Formats: sequence, C-alpha cells, structure tokens
Amino acid sequence: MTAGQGGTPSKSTSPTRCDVIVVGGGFGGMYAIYKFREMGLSVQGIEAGGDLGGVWYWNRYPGARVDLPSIDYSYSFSPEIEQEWNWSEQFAAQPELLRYIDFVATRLDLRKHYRFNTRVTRAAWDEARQLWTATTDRGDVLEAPFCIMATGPLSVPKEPEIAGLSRFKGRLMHAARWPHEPVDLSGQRVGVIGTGSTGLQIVQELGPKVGELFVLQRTPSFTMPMRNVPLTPEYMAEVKRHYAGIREAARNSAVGGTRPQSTRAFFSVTPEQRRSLLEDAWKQGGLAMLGTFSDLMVNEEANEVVAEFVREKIGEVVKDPATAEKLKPRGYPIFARRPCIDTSYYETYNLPNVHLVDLQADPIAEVVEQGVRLASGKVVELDVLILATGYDGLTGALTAFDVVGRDGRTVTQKWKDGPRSYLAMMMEGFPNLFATTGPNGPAALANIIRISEHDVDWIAALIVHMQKTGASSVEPTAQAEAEWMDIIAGLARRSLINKAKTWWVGANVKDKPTGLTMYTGGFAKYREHCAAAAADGYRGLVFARRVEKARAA
Ligand code: NA7
Repeated sequence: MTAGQGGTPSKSTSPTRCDVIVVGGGFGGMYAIYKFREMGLSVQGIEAGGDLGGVWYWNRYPGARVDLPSIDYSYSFSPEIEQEWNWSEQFAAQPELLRYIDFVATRLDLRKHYRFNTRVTRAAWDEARQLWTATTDRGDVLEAPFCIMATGPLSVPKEPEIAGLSRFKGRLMHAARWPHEPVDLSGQRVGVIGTGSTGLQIVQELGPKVGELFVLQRTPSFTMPMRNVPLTPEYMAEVKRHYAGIREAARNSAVGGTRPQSTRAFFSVTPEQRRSLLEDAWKQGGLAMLGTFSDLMVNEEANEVVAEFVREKIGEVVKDPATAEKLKPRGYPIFARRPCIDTSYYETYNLPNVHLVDLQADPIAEVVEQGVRLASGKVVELDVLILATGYDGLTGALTAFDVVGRDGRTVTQKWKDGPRSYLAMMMEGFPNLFATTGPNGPAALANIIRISEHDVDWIAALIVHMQKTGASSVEPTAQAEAEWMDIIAGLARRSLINKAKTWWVGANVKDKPTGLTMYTGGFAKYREHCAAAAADGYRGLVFARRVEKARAA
C-alpha cells in the first residue's frame, strides 16, 4: 500500500485558503474530496491517521472483516472503478478493504489533497467573513466557506471505565488502535473484554491460535452465520454486468444494500411457515434473517420468537450446556443491539483452550499486574489483554473537539441533551457546516457507503444552488430542525432499539445523553425526505448573500 503523503505540517501562521475543508479520510471524506474537486472547487482534507481508510485504517485487529456484502460495501459513483476492481470474498477482510481504498485513492489521485497524521483541534465559523477556520494539532490554519465533517459514526474509541488498566504488566491492546506490524500471540494467555461485533471477530480468529483465550463477556450478542464464500471471476463478471441495477436496488432499499426486505408481517403466516422461513434465512446467512419479516423491529412478540430461534441454534452448537446458556442473549430484543454475523464464533467455545468468563455473574473489579481481578477475588491471569470495548459512537467525533458555530456556541453545547440536526447533515446555528453520515440519519442502520455518497451528492447540489443564486451561507431554521427531530422521535417511539443499552442509544458511554436519535425509517425513505426538501427549493433552509452581509456589517 502506498504510504500516506501530503502530511507535511505547515507551521506557518498564514492560513491555507480553499473552498471546502473536509475533515476525515474514510469512505465519506474520500468521496467528498473527489466530488468537490470535480466540481472545480479547491479542497483540503485533514486526517488523523497516517493514510486514508478511516475505520479500516485503524481497525487492524485479527479477524476484522466487513459484515455487509463487499459488492454493496463499495463505491457506486464511478463505473470505471466498479469495472476495474474485483472482490475476492463475499465479505471482505480488512486487508482487502484497505487495498480497495488504496486502489480508489491512487486511481483518483486523492492523497495529494490530504494532510495526514493531523487532527483538527478547533473549527469555528466566522460570521463577518462568512467562512470556517480550522486549526490543527500541527499548527495548520485553514479557511474555507464550507466545512464537511466526514468524521464517521465510529471513530472515537471508548475508554472503558475499568480501574487499574495502566497497572497491567502484560501487553494491553485496543482493537481500534491495533499495531501495524504483525502481532504473534501464539502460546499466549489472551483476554478479550467486549463481545460486540469486534470482540466476536477477534474471538473466533484467535481461539484456535493462542495458548489460552479468556472471553470476558458482560452482554452476549446475537450472532448469525456469515456463510462467507470466495467470489469467482465468473460471479464478478456477472455482477459487473449488473452493477447499475444493483446500485439502483440498494439506493431504493431500507438498508442501502441488495438484501431482500419482506413486507410480510411475522404473525401473518403459520408457525410452520415462520420456522421454515427462519431456517432458510439461517442457511442463507448474513443478515438475511432481519429481512425475513417486516415487523421484527417493532413487534416485541415476533421479535422474541426469532430471538428464541437463535438461542436454540446456540444450544445446538455449543457442547457445554452451561457455556451455551451464558452465551444466549436475554433481556433485550434481537436486532436491538447490532446483530453480528460470524464464521465460527459459537464453535470456538468447543475448543478446550477457550474459556467464557461471565461478567454478569462475577464482574470485573479491576485490572491488576497479572491480569483481571473479578469481584469474587479470582484473578484471570493474562499475558495480553485486548479491549474490544467499542466507541463513543455517532456523536463522539463532533464533541471531541470544539466545533464552534454562530455566537460562540459549540456542537457539544447544542447537543447537551442529544444530537439535533436537519436531515442529519446541517445544524441550526452552524452555517455552511455539513456532516456526512450524521447521528440523526440512518447511519449504523444502513450501508454507510451508500449514505456517504448520498450525503455528499446532496451537499454538492446545495453548493451548486448557492453558487447559482449568489448565496454565501446556508443553515436550517430552528423549526425545520425541530420538525426533522419530530419525525425521528415519532419513528423511534415504535422501535425496539430503545430496549437495549448500546452505542446506538448512547448508553455505552458514561454521562452521555441516551435515546434513539437515529432515523429508523430506512435509507430509501431518508433519501426521499432529503430529495423532497431540495425539490421544494431547499425547504427549511435560510440563505444569506454576501452583499447583504457586507451591508449589515
Ligand atoms: P460494541 O458493539 O459497542 O461492543 C462493545 C463491547 O464491549 C460490549 O460487549 C460491551 O458490553 C463491552 N464493554 C464495554 N465496556 C465494558 C466494560 N467496562 N466491562 C466489560 N465489558 C465492556 O463495539 P464493537 O467495537 O464491538 O462494535 C461497534 C460497531 O462496529 C458494531 O456495532 C458494528 O456497527 C461495527 P456491554 O454491551 O456494554 O455490556
């Protein structure tokens, strides 16, 4: 992979002036840079990592793999890239995703627009000059009329509130900050804290490879078979012939992918038919089960039948009944916590060197020199402790530094009771600031690449509109924002997602406001809302003209 370039810090105090600042070099940021550059705008990207890739740049942990089909989890904006790139597996592993990112970045010459190893420390709106000023930890000062926060929903790892972590004499590793060089864990006593998507992938990968593996589980996740397969050249050729249709289907689906979503309600068919449909979905693999019925996220009774179906499957795989019982999730609806897909997660517990430590029965008291001490006093002795403890999701990136809008108000202040925005992309009081995959959209519930492309395209069209009409700034009205949040709240009231304590509802981070603030109406409907606002003359937005601003000053 090409090493990151363009990271030379400018220590000069004279600001770099451009049309658009893009914060973040993941899928969203890369596309934003490309799109705005092709529109003839001057762009400057800032990325904390040493290269492009965002979440895939950082998450190099063993077994890291996308859990949407690679065909869907890829850019659709360039037919050339679609035709030139071949995926080797239905669900690509992290190294292949980084190769894809490198391929796109090189093909489109994107790296030259980025400063790497650089963090934005403050971004502030200058009302008099109608522009954003961003400062970085390397002394850069950037100025631009437009600022795009392509900072992603999962870019700030959560510091687990576990006492004594610094005391550990072994090797402490965070999944989201995994080293770039190979790590040999063979023969070691390894502990993993966290059993979300990340922890599961690590456990199934490391189980057969390490000396002893201790899985410290607080909340078990539901996971379903991935049934990953290699993609043959013939299959890829067929996909390439049909990419246009595949993309169209994805854009018009709830999840931004080609996974079928049934309109059939769970109790509209007989128990035998239900069972048979669930068995089919289990055999098919991936998240097929989520699409089998239309009401699994709103009908608690239906949801519980499906949850019990998966618990039964766990019981069939895991040989030790006590371990199987502990692995069976209870107390929250299936799919209300991010459903996982796996290749051999439950089978891993049949290995003699793999041990499940049930933290519900015996919680972590503290980390000590030799390992993890539990409340009972028992010490799980370890050479290596891996934290797969998740992220300050959805909002963390925009509250981690000062993003200052009009009248000195920060995003952190605006979001003190939870995130608020208009269409997940703009905020009242923050003119010309845009987010891609923001916290009041379908991010986390739909394909992040489809959402990123959509958001960037929508923002780009708005900027074109501003150029045509001579507007220097735009922001939503408080009323438009309130109406969008009402739509979100109305949908959220029906959703079972509220019934699990997860990063989706902010419950995983101490003192964070909790509640379901994502748009749960599906990607296609989200697009409709955004398109309707644009078609209606950018309803809900107020524009200012530079000449008016000058006169007012
Ligand atoms: P998740 O899904 O937030 O999972 C984090 C896990 O870490 C979860 O099992 C937590 O248990 C556990 N955790 C966190 N803090 C602690 C402490 N202090 N003690 C014990 N266990 C703890 O993050 P992932 O990285 O796995 O996945 C994030 C997303 O990436 C995923 O949803 C996909 O979209 C891709 P808890 O549930 O809080 O009891």
